[in-house]
Amino acid sequence: MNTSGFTEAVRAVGDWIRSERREFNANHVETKALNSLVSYVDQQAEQMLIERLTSLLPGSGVLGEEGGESWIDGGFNWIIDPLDGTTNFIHDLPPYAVSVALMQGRDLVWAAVYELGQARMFTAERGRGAFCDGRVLDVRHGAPLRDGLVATGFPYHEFSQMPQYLEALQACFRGSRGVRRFGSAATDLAWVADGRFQGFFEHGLAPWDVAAGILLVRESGGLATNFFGTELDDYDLVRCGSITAGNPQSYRDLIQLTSDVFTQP
Ligand code: 2AM
Ligand code: CA
Repeated sequence: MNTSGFTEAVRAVGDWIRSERREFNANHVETKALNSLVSYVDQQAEQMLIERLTSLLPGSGVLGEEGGESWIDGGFNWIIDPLDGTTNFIHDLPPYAVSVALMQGRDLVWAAVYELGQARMFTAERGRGAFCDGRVLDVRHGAPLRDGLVATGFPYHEFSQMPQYLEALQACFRGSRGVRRFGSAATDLAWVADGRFQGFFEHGLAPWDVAAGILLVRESGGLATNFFGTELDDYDLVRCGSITAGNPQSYRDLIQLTSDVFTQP
């Protein structure tokens, strides 16, 4: 598969988002649900991605955060978050990212996370590795959790697992070098693949927040599963809502924690 056109489509839309940021102000913001914000930038970026990506791969379907849905069972489908980290974007704080994954049948086969604060393009192709602007990502010998940083997201709209979440957080305070909460799950996962973070866990995520990041982590030599390490195919994994990820060593440390603390749905 020639994927360079896919990467260039993501780059073009990301660069458009960066240029819109210069003119952006609070009047452009709408509220979708509790603490869930959106703007014309998210909506137009999704339209641009759908047009470009489906024309590069005719017959492909789409699942997009801003409502694009035309899923083709058993076919090729794009899972699109045109702007992951909208709250950061609105407040003019990095990171925020374009996140795009391609699924073939029930398998993730290609992914891009274009982080716009530092303008870094992360890509991965199933069985062919993960890259950041052409540099190979390899976390197979990454540090254990106690010598690393953990990324997470704080609950912001769904508070049912708050005690468990706080317990997991306390264990990370004690069992790692520190915890970071940056507000873009796609970027958190890309940064696990890049070895900047050793671990990541978050509850209550949508497919478009995690699909691209999961393939990036896996292709860099790391692992990404639900909180319990259950064997799920990619179709079910991106829909399960909770993700634990890390390099092989830190994943082992973190999955022990999340599977112990959280309760199976
Ligand atoms: P979004 O910006 O694409 O909606 C995990 O924290 C994910 O939750 C983020 O990647 C973000 O994706 C989404 N999210 C939506 N609203 C949020 C908020 N108020 N605070 C943090 N994350 C939010
Ligand atoms: Ca979004």
